[in-house]
Amino acid sequence: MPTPRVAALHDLSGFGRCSLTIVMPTLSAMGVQCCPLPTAYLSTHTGGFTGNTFLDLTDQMAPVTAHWKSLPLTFDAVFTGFMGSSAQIALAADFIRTFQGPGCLAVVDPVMGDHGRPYRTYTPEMCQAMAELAALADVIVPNRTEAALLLGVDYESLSLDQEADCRRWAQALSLDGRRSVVLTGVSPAPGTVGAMCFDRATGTTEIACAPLAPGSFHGTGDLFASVLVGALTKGQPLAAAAQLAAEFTSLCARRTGKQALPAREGLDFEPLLWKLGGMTGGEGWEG
Ligand code: PXL
Repeated sequence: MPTPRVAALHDLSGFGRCSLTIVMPTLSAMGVQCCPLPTAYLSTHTGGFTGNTFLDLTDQMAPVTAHWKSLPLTFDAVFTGFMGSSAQIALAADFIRTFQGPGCLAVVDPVMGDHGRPYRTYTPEMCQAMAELAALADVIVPNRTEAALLLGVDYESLSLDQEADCRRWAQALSLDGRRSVVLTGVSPAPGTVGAMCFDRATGTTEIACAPLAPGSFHGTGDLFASVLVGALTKGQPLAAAAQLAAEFTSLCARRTGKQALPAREGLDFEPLLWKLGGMTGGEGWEG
């Protein structure tokens, strides 16, 4: 199989493990080429740190899109995540319109918030723009907070601990079956966590889950979505890709929890990355 190629439109945060510092190593470990289009450079992410620097790279987005198109580059997937402004979200939509097609899957992680609240940099206008970006996606990967924002319902009303409710929400997010949905933060049974997947290819919903790790760590959603994208571009069906993402994220969270690292430093995932090569059909030294 030729090495799949993914365009990754996320910020680059120097410390705290999120977005590109997760996306790039994870896709590489899975044998997938990652072409980053950094939307901004921050000294740290904004969750749990204050005073971070923010170098806006919005002006680079259209020229990079045009240059890649002129080469002409093609991608197996476009993967978007955290955005710094409404203008960036609109440019990410242009990028998707430029490259999306039968061989190129648009995966939008509609990063907007967590634990019932939008991130402090996300304005209502940005949330509206994110909903428009997500409307272009083949696959979206919202958490509970983002699902509530996309559906325009109250966070508390969107409970994810009953399987039937999760199925209903995942279907409701599919825009009448036009896009696939991987709704994360689903807890079908005590001690488990995972995702409810609506697959537009089959019209079915399936659950993917793994043991729940104590604690909550920054960047968990980014790691889950990165593994999902890697597995999808390697040809795995949606529910199998989500199952791998749930298991690997759970493994990393359990390892991190045992070390009692500060949540803002993110998941201690690097020592486990080698496992992803084997899980997705990596080859031996001489293979
Ligand atoms: O993990 C989401 C994320 C990505 N990038 C930046 C963030 C956050 C969440 O806070 O601040 C810069």
